[in-house]
Amino acid sequence: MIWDIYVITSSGICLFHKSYHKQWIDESIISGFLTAFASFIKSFDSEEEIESVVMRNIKFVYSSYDELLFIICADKNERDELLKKKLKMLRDSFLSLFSKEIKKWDGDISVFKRFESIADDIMKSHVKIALIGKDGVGKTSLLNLIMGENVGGNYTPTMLIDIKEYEMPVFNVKLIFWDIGGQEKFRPFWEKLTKDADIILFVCESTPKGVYEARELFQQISKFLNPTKIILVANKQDLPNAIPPEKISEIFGIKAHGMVAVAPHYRQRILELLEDSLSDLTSKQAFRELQEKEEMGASI
Ligand SMILES: Nc1nc2c(ncn2[C@@H]2O[C@H](COP(=O)(O)OP(=O)(O)OP(=O)(O)O)[C@@H](O)[C@H]2O)c(=O)[nH]1
Ligand SMILES: [Mg+2]
Repeated sequence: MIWDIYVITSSGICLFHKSYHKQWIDESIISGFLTAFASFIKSFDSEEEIESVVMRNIKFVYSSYDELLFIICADKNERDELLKKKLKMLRDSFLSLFSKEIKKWDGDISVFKRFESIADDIMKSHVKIALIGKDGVGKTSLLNLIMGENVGGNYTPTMLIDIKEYEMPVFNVKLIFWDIGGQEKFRPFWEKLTKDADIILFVCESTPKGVYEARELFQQISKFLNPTKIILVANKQDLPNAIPPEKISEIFGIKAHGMVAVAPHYRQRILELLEDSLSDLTSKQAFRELQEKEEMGASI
């Protein structure tokens, strides 16, 4: 997660700062780092390299250019590669927008305020979430519930795919939902459509028939889907013969989350589930990086 971004001059003036965190983070580490760096960059001219350093739980990714220092402060588990890409975009767009202003700058920092919306767009992460499962199980209804749109009503089958975006401000992340049609004729496309998804919402109906059909389908898709990405949603818990989520978990061998996609008060539950998966995603990424480093170390 990205917490802060800064653009400061070599004399230590902060031209632009935007904070994306809600929780407390150690401001003393950040200001110590900035002060040390502002004096350090006086000694170099145009250095385009992008570096990163971790201090306690904060990762600093930085680059200096033309007496300016660009910094991203993020969770230490955030991927270096991603942060460096974002810093490059941030730096290049700032320089192309303000190169003239900086040369004749009169000390008024409000001129940099218009950078805010550009910075927000650059800092935003994208997470692809695919919804799959048999036709009529409630995938589109679940997506409508997430979006806060009208739920319930007639069944209109999804024709191959529908894509919707949802902003999660606390995580500064844009969720891109791929609502995939469940009818048999669309299933040959599932593998391709779910390929680079970060999270898969596998939706099933909670009736005995629905659960056993879904388990069969689940076994088929497990051949091409990474099981750690899958969240099992046991929908239609309101039906009289619905099997409780605990029992469905046993049948599938993974945790099932009970849901009623047509009941607005379930919205909070699905949003919390998504938040948990997003936090999980960050720690999984960190774990993967650690593993990759260890493997590299072992092969040297
Ligand atoms: N009782 C009940 N009905 C639901 C629930 N969720 C969805 N439905 C109904 O089930 C029907 C099918 O829902 P959709 O969300 O369109 O199903 P889908 O999975 O998107 O179907 P495809 O697009 O064909 O793959 C609709 O009539 C919904 O109103 C639920 O939790 N309980
Ligand atoms: Mg649908």
